[in-house]
Amino acid sequence: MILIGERINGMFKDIREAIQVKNAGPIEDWARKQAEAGAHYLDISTGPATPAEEQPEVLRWMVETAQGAVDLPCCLDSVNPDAIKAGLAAHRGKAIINSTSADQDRMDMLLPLAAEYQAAIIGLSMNEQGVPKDANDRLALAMEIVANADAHGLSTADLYIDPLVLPVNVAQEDVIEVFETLRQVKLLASPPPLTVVGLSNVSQRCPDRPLINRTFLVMAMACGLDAAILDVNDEPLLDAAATAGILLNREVYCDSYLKVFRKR
Ligand code: THG
Repeated sequence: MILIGERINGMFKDIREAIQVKNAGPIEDWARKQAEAGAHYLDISTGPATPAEEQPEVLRWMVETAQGAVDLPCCLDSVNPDAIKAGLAAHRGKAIINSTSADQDRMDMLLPLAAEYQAAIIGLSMNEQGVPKDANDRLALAMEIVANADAHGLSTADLYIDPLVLPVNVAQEDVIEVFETLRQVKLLASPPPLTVVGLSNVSQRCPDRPLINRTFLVMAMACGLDAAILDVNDEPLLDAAATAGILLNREVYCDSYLKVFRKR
């Protein structure tokens, strides 16, 4: 399971405030804290509060700050493609671009950037019309992204499809459609695209968030989920991921598998 730490995101108040006054402290602290917990990537997002024209400079600074504290690759999130480019230019190692939709304009801007910087890229199952409800419609958009990525010379091994998880309290019927999309995405190409979700979306504004998050994660893993943007500091969540990896025979069983998973 590829673990992408969600915490360096302007959606969180401490990060939003750090961006406003260019205070490196909270970004460095969360980079270290997530690296220690076992993150493989750090999601780095300016968040919606940063004006689009400031995002290139802010994302560049966030990437340099995080990678100044820890030696981890990043998953770069901004609505502004110029910000993605600035982040990629400052980034060390193989980045993930988060994200393109199936909009032709977005794909035409972001897929060449992925090729130029040899980055992986997340493709969202949505377009100008929003997020479709059915698995079949989500898969049709995923297929458009697969075809466009191929046309730009990207390997499907560097393409993550995100079926888009919505909060269960407002879109309860969507959850099984997400699971079905995860299963069928693997049939779209060879090698199959990878799959990723933004896990915490599922429990937004719900009580018992950690329980909902870890139950969803285990079910999604059984549908073939490869990666998640999640709270890597939620220990029961990582223990559930480790145990699901054992039960799905994706990891070798040993009596101390929880300890082994945490150390990696
Ligand atoms: N897909 C992709 N990228 C994504 C998402 C996705 N990036 C953003 C998001 N979704 C995943 N990351 C988060 C991070 C935080 C929360 C949810 C998803 C979250 N935040 C608290 C809230 O909104 O209640 C903030 C609480 C606080 O301020 O402390 O839940 O789906 N590709």
